[in-house]
Amino acid sequence: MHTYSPQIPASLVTALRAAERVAVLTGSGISAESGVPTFREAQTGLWVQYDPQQLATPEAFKNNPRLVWEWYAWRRELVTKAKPNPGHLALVHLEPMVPELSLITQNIDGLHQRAGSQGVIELHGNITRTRCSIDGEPVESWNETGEIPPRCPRCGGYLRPDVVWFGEMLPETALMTAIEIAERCDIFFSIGTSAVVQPAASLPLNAKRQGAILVEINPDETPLTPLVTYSLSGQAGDILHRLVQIASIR
Ligand code: BV8
Repeated sequence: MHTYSPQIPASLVTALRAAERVAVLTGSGISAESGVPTFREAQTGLWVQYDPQQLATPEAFKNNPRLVWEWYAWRRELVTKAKPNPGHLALVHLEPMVPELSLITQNIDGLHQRAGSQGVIELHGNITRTRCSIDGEPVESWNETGEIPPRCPRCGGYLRPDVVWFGEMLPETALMTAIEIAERCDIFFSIGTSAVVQPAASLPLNAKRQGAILVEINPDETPLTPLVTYSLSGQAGDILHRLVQIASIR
């Protein structure tokens, strides 16, 4: 494992240019430069007293649906105001440069899609989508009666954000596709994630096990750092932008 900061290793550029299948897994760190607090620091103001890991659970929603709905409404507001940053845009520019780019995200902010990335695999859902907490079906619109959470127009059950909470299963197709990508890729980037939440955190290990080059981009060390081929220590927006720029010059 080599740690580079801030230059981009020539051997990594060569490997990226030669790669047939490039896999990318992102976490909230890639959206930090868009002003969206990372998952662990998602608490400011009113929310500072709550632990995100406790709030992002079915139990919290059952015990206090109003609190959980309002937490997501606050985060949705932040996300709606946020703009994609150079890190998101670098991944859009990388797409046509390689034969196959697969983008898997743990993020629920939809910023990769707003940046222009195609075929984004959302492992943990999307905060801008809402579903019925009873039948799980999406709900596009509902009567604003002032009740919080609002109720499903079909069955009257509470509405909830279309995200995956702790203790909930990930969307099966998204997870199966992500595992397949990790098993087949030549190079796997883990960007802006603390690499602890399962099953997403196992994807880079699956890739390494089948011989992929493993690259981590993060200003901080994570449990993955000792296992990677390249550890690029710094901000995703800066590093990704420079990596893609250098790799694009033939
Ligand atoms: C499941 C959506 C089967 C919601 C999220 C023990 C007990 C109970 C459960 C478990 C257990 N052990 C394992 C589990 C399973 C559990 C889990 O993994 N727990 C962990 C904590 C051990 N996982 C689950 O429950 C999953 N479901 O396994 O189902 C099952 C069923 C029943 C019982 C057991 C198992 C569901 C997990 C999905 C949860 N939902 N998000 C919401 O957002 O509100 S997870 C959420 O946290 C994020 O989506 C993300 O995936 C995760 C971690 O966040 P990160 O994105 O990594 O953000 P974080 O803040 O942690 O780190 C940011 C990083 O960016 C930092 O490293 C920072 O240095 C870096 N950074 C900062 N700035 C920048 C930067 N990097 C680059 N550039 C920058 N500028």
